[in-house]
Amino acid sequence: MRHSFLMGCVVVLAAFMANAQPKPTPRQLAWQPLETTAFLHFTVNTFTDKEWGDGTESPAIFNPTKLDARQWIKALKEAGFKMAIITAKHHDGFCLWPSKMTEHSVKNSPWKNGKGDVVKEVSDACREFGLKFGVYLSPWDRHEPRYGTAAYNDYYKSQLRELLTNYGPVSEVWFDGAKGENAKDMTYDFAGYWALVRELQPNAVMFSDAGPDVRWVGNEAGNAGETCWSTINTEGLAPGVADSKYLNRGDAAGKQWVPAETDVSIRPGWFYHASEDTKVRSGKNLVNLYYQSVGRNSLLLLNVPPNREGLFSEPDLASLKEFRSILDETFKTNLVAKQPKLTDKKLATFTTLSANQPLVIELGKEAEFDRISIQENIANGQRIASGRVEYWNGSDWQPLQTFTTVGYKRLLRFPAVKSTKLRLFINNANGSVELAEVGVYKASSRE
Ligand code: FUL
Repeated sequence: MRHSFLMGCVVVLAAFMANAQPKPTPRQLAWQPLETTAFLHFTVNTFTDKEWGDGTESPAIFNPTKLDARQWIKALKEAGFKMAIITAKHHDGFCLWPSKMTEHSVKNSPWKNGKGDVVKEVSDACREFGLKFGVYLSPWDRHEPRYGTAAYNDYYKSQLRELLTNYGPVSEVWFDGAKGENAKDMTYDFAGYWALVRELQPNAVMFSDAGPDVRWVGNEAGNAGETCWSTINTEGLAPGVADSKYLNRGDAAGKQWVPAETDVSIRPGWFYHASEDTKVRSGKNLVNLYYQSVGRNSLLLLNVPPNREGLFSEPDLASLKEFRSILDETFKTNLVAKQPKLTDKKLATFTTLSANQPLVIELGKEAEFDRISIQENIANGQRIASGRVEYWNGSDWQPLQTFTTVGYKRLLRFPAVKSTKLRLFINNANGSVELAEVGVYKASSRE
Protein backbone atom coordinates (compact mmCIF):
# COMPACT_ATOMS: atom_id res chain seq x y z
CA MET A 1 0.00 0.00 0.00
CA ARG A 2 2.65 2.44 1.13
CA HIS A 3 4.93 1.26 -1.62
CA SER A 4 2.35 1.86 -4.33
CA PHE A 5 1.61 5.32 -2.87
CA LEU A 6 5.29 6.22 -3.13
CA MET A 7 5.49 4.84 -6.66
CA GLY A 8 2.49 6.95 -7.54
CA CYS A 9 4.26 10.04 -6.23
CA VAL A 10 7.35 9.23 -8.27
CA VAL A 11 5.30 8.81 -11.45
CA VAL A 12 3.46 12.09 -10.84
CA LEU A 13 6.74 13.88 -10.10
CA ALA A 14 8.39 12.48 -13.24
CA ALA A 15 5.41 13.56 -15.33
CA PHE A 16 5.54 17.00 -13.72
CA MET A 17 9.25 17.36 -14.44
CA ALA A 18 8.81 16.26 -18.05
CA ASN A 19 6.02 18.81 -18.46
CA ALA A 20 8.14 21.54 -16.93
CA GLN A 21 10.84 20.99 -19.53
CA PRO A 22 10.94 23.51 -22.35
CA LYS A 23 9.23 22.46 -25.56
CA PRO A 24 9.09 24.04 -29.00
CA THR A 25 6.26 26.33 -30.01
CA PRO A 26 4.37 25.34 -33.18
CA ARG A 27 6.40 27.86 -35.20
CA GLN A 28 9.67 26.38 -33.93
CA LEU A 29 8.41 22.87 -34.59
CA ALA A 30 7.55 23.82 -38.18
CA TRP A 31 11.01 25.40 -38.66
CA GLN A 32 13.27 22.60 -37.41
CA PRO A 33 12.55 19.96 -40.10
CA LEU A 34 13.29 22.45 -42.90
CA GLU A 35 16.90 21.26 -42.40
CA THR A 36 18.46 23.10 -45.36
CA THR A 37 17.70 26.79 -45.83
CA ALA A 38 19.47 29.47 -47.83
CA PHE A 39 20.79 32.96 -47.26
CA LEU A 40 21.03 35.45 -50.13
CA HIS A 41 23.59 38.19 -49.48
CA PHE A 42 23.18 40.82 -52.15
CA THR A 43 23.45 44.63 -52.11
CA VAL A 44 25.75 47.51 -53.06
CA ASN A 45 28.65 45.45 -51.65
CA THR A 46 28.23 43.11 -54.61
CA PHE A 47 29.23 46.06 -56.80
CA THR A 48 31.95 47.59 -54.58
CA ASP A 49 33.58 44.22 -53.84
CA LYS A 50 33.23 44.82 -50.10
CA GLU A 51 31.86 42.78 -47.21
CA TRP A 52 30.69 45.76 -45.17
CA GLY A 53 29.62 48.93 -46.95
CA ASP A 54 30.09 52.23 -45.11
CA GLY A 55 26.78 53.80 -46.10
CA THR A 56 28.23 56.33 -48.54
CA GLU A 57 27.62 54.14 -51.61
CA SER A 58 25.66 55.76 -54.38
CA PRO A 59 22.50 53.89 -55.44
CA ALA A 60 23.79 54.49 -58.99
CA ILE A 61 26.21 51.57 -58.62
CA PHE A 62 23.41 49.04 -58.11
CA ASN A 63 22.67 47.64 -61.57
CA PRO A 64 22.28 43.85 -61.80
CA THR A 65 21.33 43.86 -65.47
CA LYS A 66 20.36 40.18 -65.70
CA LEU A 67 18.81 39.79 -62.24
CA ASP A 68 16.64 36.68 -62.17
CA ALA A 69 15.44 35.67 -58.71
CA ARG A 70 13.68 32.69 -60.32
CA GLN A 71 17.09 31.32 -61.30
CA TRP A 72 18.23 31.53 -57.64
CA ILE A 73 15.14 29.98 -56.15
CA LYS A 74 14.81 27.26 -58.79
CA ALA A 75 18.42 26.19 -58.14
CA LEU A 76 17.75 26.16 -54.40
CA LYS A 77 14.54 24.21 -54.84
CA GLU A 78 16.30 21.58 -56.95
CA ALA A 79 18.99 21.32 -54.28
CA GLY A 80 16.35 20.62 -51.62
CA PHE A 81 16.38 24.00 -49.85
CA LYS A 82 13.17 24.88 -48.07
CA MET A 83 13.52 28.59 -47.37
CA ALA A 84 15.44 31.62 -48.68
CA ILE A 85 16.32 34.68 -46.59
CA ILE A 86 17.26 37.88 -48.47
CA THR A 87 19.39 40.73 -47.09
CA ALA A 88 16.65 43.34 -47.56
CA LYS A 89 19.03 45.80 -45.88
CA HIS A 90 22.62 45.15 -44.82
CA HIS A 91 24.78 47.35 -42.56
CA ASP A 92 25.28 49.95 -45.34
CA GLY A 93 21.59 50.86 -45.13
CA PHE A 94 20.81 50.38 -48.85
CA CYS A 95 17.32 48.90 -49.27
CA LEU A 96 16.61 46.23 -51.88
CA TRP A 97 12.97 47.29 -51.88
CA PRO A 98 11.57 50.78 -52.58
CA SER A 99 11.08 51.70 -48.93
CA LYS A 100 8.96 54.81 -48.33
CA MET A 101 11.25 55.62 -45.40
CA THR A 102 14.41 56.48 -47.33
CA GLU A 103 15.80 57.53 -50.69
CA HIS A 104 18.69 55.11 -50.19
CA SER A 105 17.24 52.20 -52.12
CA VAL A 106 16.66 50.47 -55.44
CA LYS A 107 14.25 53.22 -56.40
CA ASN A 108 17.18 55.55 -57.05
CA SER A 109 19.26 52.98 -58.87
CA PRO A 110 19.51 52.47 -62.64
CA TRP A 111 18.25 48.89 -62.26
CA LYS A 112 14.87 48.69 -64.03
CA ASN A 113 14.94 52.51 -64.11
CA GLY A 114 14.29 52.61 -60.38
CA LYS A 115 11.11 50.55 -60.72
CA GLY A 116 12.58 47.28 -59.47
CA ASP A 117 12.03 45.51 -56.15
CA VAL A 118 14.40 42.64 -55.30
CA VAL A 119 12.42 41.66 -52.20
CA LYS A 120 9.28 41.25 -54.32
CA GLU A 121 11.08 39.23 -56.98
CA VAL A 122 12.49 36.88 -54.34
CA SER A 123 9.23 36.48 -52.43
CA ASP A 124 7.31 35.84 -55.69
CA ALA A 125 9.86 33.23 -56.79
CA CYS A 126 9.71 31.54 -53.38
CA ARG A 127 5.94 31.31 -53.66
CA GLU A 128 6.20 29.95 -57.21
CA PHE A 129 8.70 27.23 -56.29
CA GLY A 130 7.24 26.43 -52.88
CA LEU A 131 10.02 27.78 -50.66
CA LYS A 132 9.44 29.68 -47.47
CA PHE A 133 10.62 33.28 -47.50
CA GLY A 134 12.55 35.26 -44.91
CA VAL A 135 14.09 38.71 -44.47
CA TYR A 136 17.31 40.07 -42.97
CA LEU A 137 16.96 43.69 -41.90
CA SER A 138 20.21 44.86 -40.34
CA PRO A 139 19.64 46.86 -37.15
CA TRP A 140 23.08 48.43 -37.58
CA ASP A 141 22.70 51.10 -40.27
CA ARG A 142 25.65 53.19 -41.46
CA HIS A 143 23.63 55.41 -43.77
CA GLU A 144 20.46 56.53 -42.03
CA PRO A 145 20.98 59.94 -40.31
CA ARG A 146 18.54 59.02 -37.50
CA TYR A 147 20.79 56.14 -36.47
CA GLY A 148 21.97 56.66 -32.90
CA THR A 149 18.79 58.42 -31.80
CA ALA A 150 15.48 57.05 -30.51
CA ALA A 151 13.88 58.07 -33.82
CA TYR A 152 15.82 55.31 -35.54
CA ASN A 153 13.75 52.71 -33.68
CA ASP A 154 10.66 54.14 -35.39
CA TYR A 155 12.47 54.14 -38.73
CA TYR A 156 13.47 50.50 -38.26
CA LYS A 157 9.97 49.47 -37.19
CA SER A 158 8.41 51.25 -40.18
CA GLN A 159 10.74 49.32 -42.46
CA LEU A 160 9.89 46.07 -40.72
CA ARG A 161 6.22 46.91 -41.22
CA GLU A 162 6.76 47.41 -44.94
CA LEU A 163 8.56 44.09 -45.28
CA LEU A 164 6.06 42.20 -43.16
CA THR A 165 2.92 43.53 -44.80
CA ASN A 166 3.70 43.83 -48.52
CA TYR A 167 5.32 40.53 -49.45
CA GLY A 168 3.01 37.75 -48.27
CA PRO A 169 3.94 35.24 -45.58
CA VAL A 170 7.35 35.72 -43.98
CA SER A 171 8.71 32.65 -42.22
CA GLU A 172 11.87 34.03 -40.62
CA VAL A 173 13.14 37.45 -39.60
CA TRP A 174 16.90 37.66 -39.09
CA PHE A 175 18.21 40.16 -36.53
CA ASP A 176 21.92 40.50 -37.04
CA GLY A 177 24.12 41.27 -34.05
CA ALA A 178 27.02 43.07 -35.81
CA LYS A 179 27.78 46.60 -34.63
CA GLY A 180 30.54 49.05 -35.47
CA GLU A 181 31.82 52.29 -33.99
CA ASN A 182 28.72 54.37 -34.70
CA ALA A 183 26.55 51.75 -32.97
CA LYS A 184 27.74 52.74 -29.50
CA ASP A 185 25.10 55.39 -28.95
CA MET A 186 22.23 53.35 -30.29
CA THR A 187 19.81 51.60 -27.94
CA TYR A 188 17.78 49.20 -30.00
CA ASP A 189 14.17 48.59 -29.03
CA PHE A 190 14.32 44.85 -29.62
CA ALA A 191 11.23 44.25 -27.47
CA GLY A 192 9.32 46.58 -29.78
CA TYR A 193 10.75 45.01 -32.96
CA TRP A 194 9.85 41.53 -31.76
CA ALA A 195 6.33 42.54 -30.76
CA LEU A 196 5.78 43.97 -34.22
CA VAL A 197 6.89 40.73 -35.89
CA ARG A 198 4.54 38.73 -33.67
CA GLU A 199 1.70 41.10 -34.53
CA LEU A 200 2.25 41.13 -38.30
CA GLN A 201 3.64 37.64 -38.99
CA PRO A 202 2.75 35.43 -36.01
CA ASN A 203 4.11 32.29 -37.71
CA ALA A 204 7.56 33.75 -38.39
CA VAL A 205 10.51 32.64 -36.30
CA MET A 206 12.90 35.36 -35.17
CA PHE A 207 16.64 34.78 -35.21
CA SER A 208 19.28 36.54 -33.13
CA ASP A 209 22.08 35.72 -30.73
CA ALA A 210 19.40 35.63 -28.07
CA GLY A 211 16.43 34.22 -29.97
CA PRO A 212 13.58 34.63 -29.13
CA ASP A 213 12.80 31.69 -31.45
CA VAL A 214 16.08 30.53 -32.96
CA ARG A 215 19.63 31.34 -31.93
CA TRP A 216 23.00 31.87 -33.56
CA VAL A 217 25.19 28.77 -33.39
CA GLY A 218 28.16 30.86 -32.25
CA ASN A 219 30.39 30.69 -35.35
CA GLU A 220 30.23 31.22 -39.10
CA ALA A 221 32.22 28.09 -39.94
CA GLY A 222 29.24 25.75 -40.21
CA ASN A 223 29.84 23.97 -36.96
CA ALA A 224 27.16 23.22 -34.39
CA GLY A 225 28.47 21.84 -31.09
CA GLU A 226 29.10 18.08 -30.89
CA THR A 227 26.79 18.52 -27.95
CA CYS A 228 23.97 20.82 -28.95
CA TRP A 229 20.96 21.44 -26.75
CA SER A 230 17.98 23.33 -28.15
CA THR A 231 17.58 24.88 -24.71
CA ILE A 232 19.42 27.90 -23.29
CA ASN A 233 18.86 30.54 -20.63
CA THR A 234 18.29 33.78 -22.50
CA GLU A 235 18.60 35.98 -19.41
CA GLY A 236 21.43 38.48 -19.94
CA LEU A 237 21.70 37.68 -23.64
CA ALA A 238 20.92 40.18 -26.41
CA PRO A 239 21.66 40.37 -30.12
CA GLY A 240 25.39 41.03 -30.37
CA VAL A 241 25.90 40.23 -26.67
CA ALA A 242 26.34 36.52 -26.12
CA ASP A 243 28.96 33.92 -25.30
CA SER A 244 29.54 32.08 -28.55
CA LYS A 245 30.63 28.86 -26.82
CA TYR A 246 27.41 28.84 -24.80
CA LEU A 247 25.35 29.33 -27.94
CA ASN A 248 27.27 26.57 -29.72
CA ARG A 249 26.48 23.90 -27.11
CA GLY A 250 23.25 25.16 -25.65
CA ASP A 251 22.41 24.35 -22.05
CA ALA A 252 20.94 21.08 -20.75
CA ALA A 253 19.39 23.08 -17.90
CA GLY A 254 18.23 25.96 -20.11
CA LYS A 255 14.74 27.25 -19.44
CA GLN A 256 13.95 28.46 -22.97
CA TRP A 257 13.64 26.43 -26.16
CA VAL A 258 15.79 28.35 -28.69
CA PRO A 259 17.35 25.91 -31.19
CA ALA A 260 20.58 26.70 -33.03
CA GLU A 261 20.76 27.88 -36.64
CA THR A 262 24.08 27.34 -38.45
CA ASP A 263 24.76 30.19 -40.89
CA VAL A 264 27.72 29.69 -43.18
CA SER A 265 28.66 30.82 -46.68
CA ILE A 266 29.33 28.70 -49.76
CA ARG A 267 32.23 31.14 -50.42
CA PRO A 268 34.81 32.70 -48.10
CA GLY A 269 32.81 35.97 -48.02
CA TRP A 270 29.11 36.60 -47.52
CA PHE A 271 28.88 38.77 -50.63
CA TYR A 272 29.92 37.88 -54.17
CA HIS A 273 33.52 38.58 -55.17
CA ALA A 274 34.79 37.44 -58.58
CA SER A 275 38.12 36.64 -56.94
CA GLU A 276 36.38 33.91 -54.94
CA ASP A 277 34.95 32.06 -57.95
CA THR A 278 37.68 29.46 -57.48
CA LYS A 279 37.03 29.17 -53.74
CA VAL A 280 33.46 27.92 -53.77
CA ARG A 281 32.87 24.98 -51.42
CA SER A 282 32.47 21.70 -53.28
CA GLY A 283 29.34 19.56 -53.02
CA LYS A 284 31.29 17.21 -50.77
CA ASN A 285 32.33 20.09 -48.52
CA LEU A 286 28.68 21.17 -48.23
CA VAL A 287 27.69 17.62 -47.29
CA ASN A 288 30.18 17.80 -44.43
CA LEU A 289 28.46 21.02 -43.30
CA TYR A 290 25.16 19.17 -43.35
CA TYR A 291 26.53 16.55 -40.93
CA GLN A 292 27.94 19.30 -38.70
CA SER A 293 24.71 21.26 -38.56
CA VAL A 294 21.57 19.23 -39.30
CA GLY A 295 23.37 16.15 -37.96
CA ARG A 296 23.95 17.96 -34.66
CA ASN A 297 20.45 19.11 -33.91
CA SER A 298 20.78 22.38 -35.81
CA LEU A 299 19.56 23.80 -39.09
CA LEU A 300 21.79 24.73 -42.02
CA LEU A 301 21.46 28.29 -43.33
CA LEU A 302 23.75 28.25 -46.35
CA ASN A 303 24.58 31.55 -47.99
CA VAL A 304 24.71 31.62 -51.80
CA PRO A 305 25.48 35.18 -52.97
CA PRO A 306 24.19 36.31 -56.38
CA ASN A 307 26.82 37.95 -58.61
CA ARG A 308 26.92 41.43 -60.23
CA GLU A 309 24.67 40.33 -63.06
CA GLY A 310 22.12 39.26 -60.47
CA LEU A 311 22.58 35.52 -61.02
CA PHE A 312 23.98 32.55 -59.13
CA SER A 313 27.39 31.75 -60.67
CA GLU A 314 28.27 28.46 -62.32
CA PRO A 315 30.55 27.07 -59.57
CA ASP A 316 27.87 27.69 -56.93
CA LEU A 317 25.18 26.05 -59.08
CA ALA A 318 27.38 23.00 -59.65
CA SER A 319 28.14 22.60 -55.92
CA LEU A 320 24.50 22.92 -54.92
CA LYS A 321 23.55 20.20 -57.39
CA GLU A 322 26.31 17.86 -56.26
CA PHE A 323 25.41 18.49 -52.60
CA ARG A 324 21.85 17.27 -53.04
CA SER A 325 22.82 14.42 -55.29
CA ILE A 326 25.26 13.06 -52.66
CA LEU A 327 22.74 13.43 -49.83
CA ASP A 328 20.03 11.73 -51.88
CA GLU A 329 22.32 8.82 -52.62
CA THR A 330 23.48 8.41 -49.01
CA PHE A 331 20.07 8.59 -47.44
CA LYS A 332 18.10 6.74 -50.13
CA THR A 333 17.85 3.37 -48.40
CA ASN A 334 17.29 2.94 -44.70
CA LEU A 335 18.72 -0.51 -43.98
CA VAL A 336 16.70 -0.91 -40.77
CA ALA A 337 13.99 -3.56 -41.17
CA LYS A 338 10.68 -1.69 -41.29
CA GLN A 339 9.20 -0.93 -37.89
CA PRO A 340 5.93 0.92 -37.52
CA LYS A 341 7.32 3.51 -35.14
CA LEU A 342 11.03 3.91 -35.81
CA THR A 343 11.14 4.00 -39.61
CA ASP A 344 7.90 5.76 -40.58
CA LYS A 345 9.58 9.21 -40.94
CA LYS A 346 7.17 10.62 -38.37
CA LEU A 347 8.52 12.11 -35.16
CA ALA A 348 5.13 11.86 -33.48
CA THR A 349 5.25 8.04 -33.41
CA PHE A 350 8.01 6.98 -31.03
CA THR A 351 9.35 4.23 -28.82
CA THR A 352 9.89 5.09 -25.18
CA LEU A 353 13.31 4.19 -23.78
CA SER A 354 14.84 4.57 -20.36
CA ALA A 355 18.53 4.76 -19.50
CA ASN A 356 20.51 1.59 -20.20
CA GLN A 357 17.54 -0.25 -21.62
CA PRO A 358 18.89 -1.79 -24.86
CA LEU A 359 16.99 -1.34 -28.08
CA VAL A 360 17.85 -3.95 -30.70
CA ILE A 361 17.63 -2.71 -34.27
CA GLU A 362 17.30 -5.52 -36.82
CA LEU A 363 18.48 -5.00 -40.38
CA GLY A 364 16.70 -8.16 -41.57
CA LYS A 365 19.81 -9.30 -43.43
CA GLU A 366 23.52 -8.63 -43.34
CA ALA A 367 24.41 -5.21 -44.71
CA GLU A 368 27.37 -2.86 -44.85
CA PHE A 369 26.84 0.58 -43.33
CA ASP A 370 28.74 3.64 -42.09
CA ARG A 371 26.08 6.18 -41.11
CA ILE A 372 23.39 6.21 -38.42
CA SER A 373 20.61 8.73 -37.97
CA ILE A 374 18.75 9.08 -34.67
CA GLN A 375 15.83 11.42 -33.94
CA GLU A 376 13.82 12.34 -30.87
CA ASN A 377 10.22 13.42 -30.74
CA ILE A 378 11.16 17.03 -30.01
CA ALA A 379 7.52 18.11 -29.75
CA ASN A 380 7.88 16.92 -26.15
CA GLY A 381 11.34 18.39 -25.61
CA GLN A 382 14.91 17.17 -25.85
CA ARG A 383 15.93 14.40 -23.44
CA ILE A 384 18.94 12.37 -24.61
CA ALA A 385 22.24 13.55 -23.05
CA SER A 386 24.42 10.63 -24.14
CA GLY A 387 24.25 7.14 -25.56
CA ARG A 388 26.09 4.44 -27.49
CA VAL A 389 25.60 2.05 -30.36
CA GLU A 390 26.92 -1.51 -30.66
CA TYR A 391 26.80 -3.93 -33.58
CA TRP A 392 26.59 -7.72 -33.71
CA ASN A 393 29.69 -9.29 -35.28
CA GLY A 394 28.21 -12.79 -35.50
CA SER A 395 29.14 -13.85 -31.98
CA ASP A 396 29.40 -10.73 -29.79
CA TRP A 397 28.20 -7.16 -29.41
CA GLN A 398 30.97 -4.76 -30.40
CA PRO A 399 31.20 -1.04 -29.54
CA LEU A 400 30.52 1.11 -32.61
CA GLN A 401 29.92 4.78 -31.63
CA THR A 402 29.16 6.95 -28.66
CA PHE A 403 27.22 10.17 -28.92
CA THR A 404 25.93 12.99 -26.76
CA THR A 405 22.82 15.04 -27.59
CA VAL A 406 20.32 13.95 -30.25
CA GLY A 407 17.29 16.27 -30.35
CA TYR A 408 15.78 16.72 -33.80
CA LYS A 409 18.55 14.69 -35.50
CA ARG A 410 21.91 13.17 -34.73
CA LEU A 411 24.02 11.78 -37.58
CA LEU A 412 26.88 9.43 -36.79
CA ARG A 413 29.73 8.73 -39.21
CA PHE A 414 32.16 5.83 -38.79
CA PRO A 415 34.21 3.40 -40.91
CA ALA A 416 31.95 0.85 -42.61
CA VAL A 417 31.03 -2.37 -40.79
CA LYS A 418 28.97 -5.37 -41.88
CA SER A 419 26.31 -6.70 -39.57
CA THR A 420 22.76 -7.99 -39.24
CA LYS A 421 21.75 -5.95 -36.20
CA LEU A 422 22.64 -3.08 -33.86
CA ARG A 423 21.90 -2.23 -30.27
CA LEU A 424 21.23 1.29 -29.03
CA PHE A 425 21.59 2.40 -25.39
CA ILE A 426 20.79 5.71 -23.83
CA ASN A 427 23.36 6.38 -21.08
CA ASN A 428 21.97 9.62 -19.66
CA ALA A 429 18.77 11.47 -20.26
CA ASN A 430 16.70 14.33 -18.86
CA GLY A 431 13.67 12.10 -18.39
CA SER A 432 12.06 9.35 -20.41
CA VAL A 433 13.33 9.27 -24.01
CA GLU A 434 10.91 9.39 -26.93
CA LEU A 435 12.95 7.78 -29.69
CA ALA A 436 11.22 8.72 -32.93
CA GLU A 437 13.37 7.48 -35.81
CA VAL A 438 16.43 5.34 -36.45
CA GLY A 439 18.15 5.07 -39.83
CA VAL A 440 21.17 3.03 -40.90
CA TYR A 441 22.84 3.88 -44.22
CA LYS A 442 25.79 3.24 -46.51
CA ALA A 443 27.21 6.60 -47.60
CA SER A 444 27.75 7.59 -51.21
CA SER A 445 31.37 7.04 -52.33
CA ARG A 446 31.39 10.77 -53.23
CA GLU A 447 31.18 11.87 -49.57
C1 FUL B 1 27.23 39.18 -39.72
C2 FUL B 1 27.36 40.35 -40.70
O1 FUL B 1 28.25 41.31 -40.21
C3 FUL B 1 27.86 39.73 -41.98
O2 FUL B 1 28.11 40.70 -42.95
C4 FUL B 1 26.84 38.72 -42.46
O3 FUL B 1 25.64 39.38 -42.81
C5 FUL B 1 26.59 37.67 -41.39
C6 FUL B 1 25.51 36.69 -41.75
O4 FUL B 1 26.24 38.29 -40.19
O5 FUL B 1 26.93 39.62 -38.45
